[in-house]
Amino acid sequence: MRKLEMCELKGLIFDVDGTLADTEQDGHRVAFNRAFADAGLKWVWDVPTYERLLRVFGGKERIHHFIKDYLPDFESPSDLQGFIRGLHNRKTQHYLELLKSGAIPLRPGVERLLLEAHQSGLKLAVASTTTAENVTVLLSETLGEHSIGWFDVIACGDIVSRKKPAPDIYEFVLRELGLVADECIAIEDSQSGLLSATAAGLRTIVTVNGSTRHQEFTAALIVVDQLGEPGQGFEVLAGDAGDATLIDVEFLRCIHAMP
Ligand code: XBP
Ligand code: MG
Repeated sequence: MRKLEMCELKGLIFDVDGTLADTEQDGHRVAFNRAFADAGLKWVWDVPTYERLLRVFGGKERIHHFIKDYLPDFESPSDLQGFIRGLHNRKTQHYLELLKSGAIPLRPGVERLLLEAHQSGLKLAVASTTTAENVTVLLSETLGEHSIGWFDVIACGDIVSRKKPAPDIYEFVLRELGLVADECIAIEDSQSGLLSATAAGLRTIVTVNGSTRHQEFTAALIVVDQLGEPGQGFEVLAGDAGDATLIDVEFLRCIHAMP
Protein backbone atom coordinates (compact mmCIF):
# COMPACT_ATOMS: atom_id res chain seq x y z
CA MET A 1 0.00 0.00 0.00
CA ARG A 2 1.32 3.49 -0.83
CA LYS A 3 2.19 5.60 2.21
CA LEU A 4 -0.31 8.37 3.00
CA GLU A 5 2.14 11.21 2.43
CA MET A 6 2.98 9.75 -0.97
CA CYS A 7 -0.69 10.00 -1.93
CA GLU A 8 -0.84 13.77 -1.83
CA LEU A 9 -1.01 15.38 -5.25
CA LYS A 10 1.67 18.06 -5.42
CA GLY A 11 2.40 18.65 -9.08
CA LEU A 12 0.76 18.85 -12.45
CA ILE A 13 2.85 18.45 -15.61
CA PHE A 14 1.45 19.60 -18.94
CA ASP A 15 2.39 18.64 -22.45
CA VAL A 16 2.00 21.61 -24.84
CA ASP A 17 1.34 20.79 -28.50
CA GLY A 18 -2.07 19.19 -28.83
CA THR A 19 -2.73 19.47 -25.08
CA LEU A 20 -2.69 23.17 -24.20
CA ALA A 21 -3.60 24.16 -27.76
CA ASP A 22 -4.23 22.61 -31.17
CA THR A 23 -0.96 23.92 -32.53
CA GLU A 24 0.03 21.37 -35.12
CA GLN A 25 -1.96 21.64 -38.35
CA ASP A 26 -2.68 25.39 -38.31
CA GLY A 27 0.49 26.41 -36.51
CA HIS A 28 3.60 24.26 -36.81
CA ARG A 29 2.67 22.80 -40.24
CA VAL A 30 2.06 26.25 -41.73
CA ALA A 31 5.32 27.52 -40.24
CA PHE A 32 7.33 24.59 -41.66
CA ASN A 33 5.85 25.24 -45.13
CA ARG A 34 6.68 28.97 -44.93
CA ALA A 35 10.26 28.14 -43.96
CA PHE A 36 10.58 25.71 -46.87
CA ALA A 37 9.27 28.36 -49.28
CA ASP A 38 11.70 30.97 -47.87
CA ALA A 39 14.55 28.55 -48.59
CA GLY A 40 13.36 28.08 -52.18
CA LEU A 41 12.39 24.48 -51.52
CA LYS A 42 9.32 23.05 -53.23
CA TRP A 43 8.39 20.95 -50.21
CA VAL A 44 4.79 21.29 -49.08
CA TRP A 45 3.48 19.36 -46.08
CA ASP A 46 -0.25 18.94 -46.66
CA VAL A 47 -2.56 17.90 -43.82
CA PRO A 48 -2.41 14.10 -44.40
CA THR A 49 1.37 14.16 -44.90
CA TYR A 50 1.87 16.19 -41.72
CA GLU A 51 -0.44 13.84 -39.83
CA ARG A 52 1.95 10.99 -40.72
CA LEU A 53 5.04 13.05 -39.96
CA LEU A 54 3.70 13.80 -36.47
CA ARG A 55 4.82 10.32 -35.44
CA VAL A 56 8.31 11.80 -35.28
CA PHE A 57 8.63 14.19 -32.33
CA GLY A 58 10.71 17.33 -32.59
CA GLY A 59 10.76 19.70 -35.57
CA LYS A 60 14.39 19.14 -36.56
CA GLU A 61 13.96 15.37 -36.23
CA ARG A 62 10.78 15.61 -38.34
CA ILE A 63 12.57 17.44 -41.17
CA HIS A 64 15.41 14.90 -41.03
CA HIS A 65 12.95 12.01 -41.20
CA PHE A 66 11.17 13.66 -44.16
CA ILE A 67 14.42 14.04 -46.11
CA LYS A 68 15.45 10.44 -45.45
CA ASP A 69 12.09 8.75 -45.98
CA TYR A 70 10.29 10.92 -48.50
CA LEU A 71 13.07 12.38 -50.66
CA PRO A 72 15.38 9.51 -51.66
CA ASP A 73 16.85 11.62 -54.51
CA PHE A 74 17.52 14.74 -52.43
CA GLU A 75 21.16 15.78 -52.64
CA SER A 76 21.94 16.48 -49.01
CA PRO A 77 24.23 19.43 -48.31
CA SER A 78 27.52 18.44 -46.71
CA ASP A 79 26.37 19.95 -43.40
CA LEU A 80 22.92 18.37 -43.26
CA GLN A 81 22.43 19.09 -39.54
CA GLY A 82 23.35 22.76 -40.06
CA PHE A 83 20.98 22.97 -43.03
CA ILE A 84 18.15 21.49 -40.94
CA ARG A 85 18.95 23.81 -38.03
CA GLY A 86 18.73 26.82 -40.36
CA LEU A 87 15.37 25.71 -41.75
CA HIS A 88 14.09 25.02 -38.26
CA ASN A 89 15.17 28.43 -36.93
CA ARG A 90 13.23 30.06 -39.76
CA LYS A 91 10.26 27.81 -39.01
CA THR A 92 10.33 28.93 -35.36
CA GLN A 93 10.24 32.59 -36.45
CA HIS A 94 7.15 31.89 -38.57
CA TYR A 95 5.53 29.92 -35.76
CA LEU A 96 6.11 32.74 -33.26
CA GLU A 97 4.55 35.20 -35.72
CA LEU A 98 1.49 32.97 -35.98
CA LEU A 99 1.21 32.84 -32.19
CA LYS A 100 1.54 36.61 -31.97
CA SER A 101 -1.21 37.06 -34.57
CA GLY A 102 -3.59 35.27 -32.19
CA ALA A 103 -4.10 32.38 -34.63
CA ILE A 104 -3.82 29.70 -31.94
CA PRO A 105 -6.19 29.74 -28.94
CA LEU A 106 -5.93 27.49 -25.88
CA ARG A 107 -8.13 24.39 -25.84
CA PRO A 108 -11.32 24.39 -23.71
CA GLY A 109 -10.68 24.11 -19.99
CA VAL A 110 -6.95 24.84 -20.15
CA GLU A 111 -7.07 28.38 -18.77
CA ARG A 112 -9.59 27.33 -16.10
CA LEU A 113 -7.49 24.39 -14.91
CA LEU A 114 -4.14 26.22 -14.99
CA LEU A 115 -5.55 29.08 -12.95
CA GLU A 116 -7.24 26.81 -10.42
CA ALA A 117 -4.17 24.60 -10.04
CA HIS A 118 -1.94 27.64 -9.56
CA GLN A 119 -4.28 29.17 -7.00
CA SER A 120 -4.58 25.91 -5.09
CA GLY A 121 -0.81 25.70 -4.64
CA LEU A 122 -0.04 22.79 -6.95
CA LYS A 123 3.35 22.96 -8.59
CA LEU A 124 2.97 23.44 -12.34
CA ALA A 125 5.35 22.32 -15.05
CA VAL A 126 5.64 21.92 -18.79
CA ALA A 127 7.24 18.89 -20.44
CA SER A 128 7.32 19.50 -24.17
CA THR A 129 9.26 18.48 -27.23
CA THR A 130 8.86 21.87 -28.84
CA THR A 131 11.20 24.87 -28.72
CA ALA A 132 11.13 26.78 -25.40
CA GLU A 133 10.19 30.15 -26.89
CA ASN A 134 7.15 28.54 -28.55
CA VAL A 135 5.83 27.73 -25.07
CA THR A 136 6.51 31.05 -23.37
CA VAL A 137 5.03 33.01 -26.29
CA LEU A 138 1.95 30.74 -26.40
CA LEU A 139 1.42 31.36 -22.68
CA SER A 140 1.97 35.10 -22.81
CA GLU A 141 -0.18 35.57 -25.93
CA THR A 142 -3.10 33.61 -24.51
CA LEU A 143 -2.93 34.16 -20.74
CA GLY A 144 -0.65 37.17 -20.35
CA GLU A 145 3.05 37.31 -19.56
CA HIS A 146 2.43 36.86 -15.82
CA SER A 147 1.22 33.29 -16.47
CA ILE A 148 4.79 32.15 -17.22
CA GLY A 149 5.45 32.71 -13.51
CA TRP A 150 2.78 30.15 -12.59
CA PHE A 151 5.16 27.40 -13.75
CA ASP A 152 7.94 26.09 -11.56
CA VAL A 153 9.56 24.34 -14.52
CA ILE A 154 9.23 24.82 -18.28
CA ALA A 155 11.24 22.04 -19.89
CA CYS A 156 11.42 21.88 -23.66
CA GLY A 157 13.08 20.64 -26.82
CA ASP A 158 16.78 19.95 -26.82
CA ILE A 159 17.19 20.23 -23.04
CA VAL A 160 17.31 16.43 -23.10
CA SER A 161 18.96 14.41 -25.85
CA ARG A 162 16.18 11.84 -26.30
CA LYS A 163 12.76 13.30 -27.09
CA LYS A 164 9.36 11.68 -26.43
CA PRO A 165 8.48 8.79 -26.36
CA ALA A 166 11.64 8.48 -24.21
CA PRO A 167 10.95 9.36 -20.55
CA ASP A 168 13.85 11.87 -20.36
CA ILE A 169 11.86 15.12 -20.46
CA TYR A 170 9.49 13.98 -17.69
CA GLU A 171 12.40 12.66 -15.60
CA PHE A 172 14.11 16.02 -16.04
CA VAL A 173 10.95 17.88 -14.93
CA LEU A 174 10.55 15.68 -11.84
CA ARG A 175 14.17 16.31 -10.83
CA GLU A 176 13.73 20.07 -11.29
CA LEU A 177 10.44 20.07 -9.35
CA GLY A 178 12.00 18.05 -6.56
CA LEU A 179 9.04 15.68 -6.65
CA VAL A 180 8.67 11.97 -7.32
CA ALA A 181 6.40 10.64 -10.04
CA ASP A 182 3.90 9.40 -7.49
CA GLU A 183 3.24 12.98 -6.36
CA CYS A 184 2.30 14.23 -9.81
CA ILE A 185 -0.11 13.80 -12.67
CA ALA A 186 0.81 14.37 -16.32
CA ILE A 187 -1.62 15.59 -18.97
CA GLU A 188 -0.89 14.50 -22.53
CA ASP A 189 -2.63 14.29 -25.91
CA SER A 190 -0.73 11.61 -27.79
CA GLN A 191 0.41 8.01 -27.55
CA SER A 192 4.09 8.97 -27.66
CA GLY A 193 3.49 11.55 -24.95
CA LEU A 194 1.68 8.98 -22.82
CA LEU A 195 4.54 6.50 -23.32
CA SER A 196 7.04 9.14 -22.26
CA ALA A 197 5.12 10.12 -19.12
CA THR A 198 4.29 6.58 -18.01
CA ALA A 199 7.87 5.44 -18.65
CA ALA A 200 8.86 8.12 -16.12
CA GLY A 201 6.39 6.53 -13.69
CA LEU A 202 3.70 9.22 -14.00
CA ARG A 203 0.00 8.63 -13.84
CA THR A 204 -1.35 10.32 -16.93
CA ILE A 205 -4.60 11.80 -18.17
CA VAL A 206 -5.04 11.95 -21.93
CA THR A 207 -7.04 14.72 -23.59
CA VAL A 208 -7.26 13.73 -27.25
CA ASN A 209 -7.60 15.93 -30.31
CA GLY A 210 -8.57 15.18 -33.92
CA SER A 211 -5.10 13.86 -34.75
CA THR A 212 -4.68 11.56 -31.77
CA ARG A 213 -8.23 10.36 -31.04
CA HIS A 214 -7.66 6.92 -32.58
CA GLN A 215 -4.31 6.20 -30.94
CA GLU A 216 -3.87 3.58 -28.24
CA PHE A 217 -4.04 4.82 -24.64
CA THR A 218 -4.35 1.69 -22.49
CA ALA A 219 -1.93 3.03 -19.88
CA ALA A 220 -3.88 6.27 -19.26
CA LEU A 221 -5.79 6.95 -16.03
CA ILE A 222 -8.63 8.29 -18.14
CA VAL A 223 -9.06 9.44 -21.74
CA VAL A 224 -11.27 12.47 -22.46
CA ASP A 225 -11.92 14.61 -25.53
CA GLN A 226 -11.16 17.89 -23.70
CA LEU A 227 -10.63 19.18 -20.16
CA GLY A 228 -14.14 20.64 -20.21
CA GLU A 229 -15.78 23.88 -19.17
CA PRO A 230 -18.90 24.43 -17.05
CA GLY A 231 -21.78 23.79 -19.44
CA GLN A 232 -19.45 22.05 -21.91
CA GLY A 233 -18.48 18.82 -20.22
CA PHE A 234 -15.94 16.33 -21.50
CA GLU A 235 -16.73 13.09 -23.28
CA VAL A 236 -15.08 10.13 -21.55
CA LEU A 237 -13.45 7.87 -24.16
CA ALA A 238 -11.92 5.40 -21.70
CA GLY A 239 -11.87 5.06 -17.91
CA ASP A 240 -14.32 6.12 -15.23
CA ALA A 241 -14.98 9.78 -14.39
CA GLY A 242 -17.86 9.08 -11.99
CA ASP A 243 -20.16 12.12 -11.93
CA ALA A 244 -17.48 14.54 -13.05
CA THR A 245 -18.00 16.57 -16.22
CA LEU A 246 -14.70 18.42 -16.27
CA ILE A 247 -11.12 18.06 -15.07
CA ASP A 248 -10.61 20.33 -12.09
CA VAL A 249 -8.33 20.12 -9.05
CA GLU A 250 -10.88 18.14 -7.03
CA PHE A 251 -11.14 15.59 -9.83
CA LEU A 252 -7.35 15.38 -10.08
CA ARG A 253 -7.00 14.79 -6.34
CA CYS A 254 -9.65 12.04 -6.48
CA ILE A 255 -8.21 10.22 -9.47
CA HIS A 256 -4.70 10.56 -8.05
CA ALA A 257 -5.76 8.99 -4.75
CA MET A 258 -7.29 5.96 -6.45
CA PRO A 259 -5.31 2.75 -5.90
C1 XBP B 1 5.19 18.20 -30.22
C2 XBP B 1 6.34 18.16 -31.13
C3 XBP B 1 6.99 19.39 -31.58
C4 XBP B 1 6.16 20.26 -32.50
C5 XBP B 1 7.03 21.20 -33.29
O1 XBP B 1 5.64 18.55 -28.93
O2 XBP B 1 6.78 17.09 -31.49
O3 XBP B 1 8.15 19.01 -32.26
O4 XBP B 1 5.45 19.47 -33.43
O5 XBP B 1 7.84 21.99 -32.47
P1 XBP B 1 4.79 18.24 -27.56
P2 XBP B 1 9.40 22.25 -32.82
O6 XBP B 1 3.52 17.52 -27.90
O7 XBP B 1 5.74 17.40 -26.74
O8 XBP B 1 4.54 19.61 -26.94
O9 XBP B 1 9.48 22.51 -34.28
O10 XBP B 1 9.78 23.46 -31.99
O11 XBP B 1 10.15 21.00 -32.42
MG1 MG C 1 1.52 16.73 -27.49
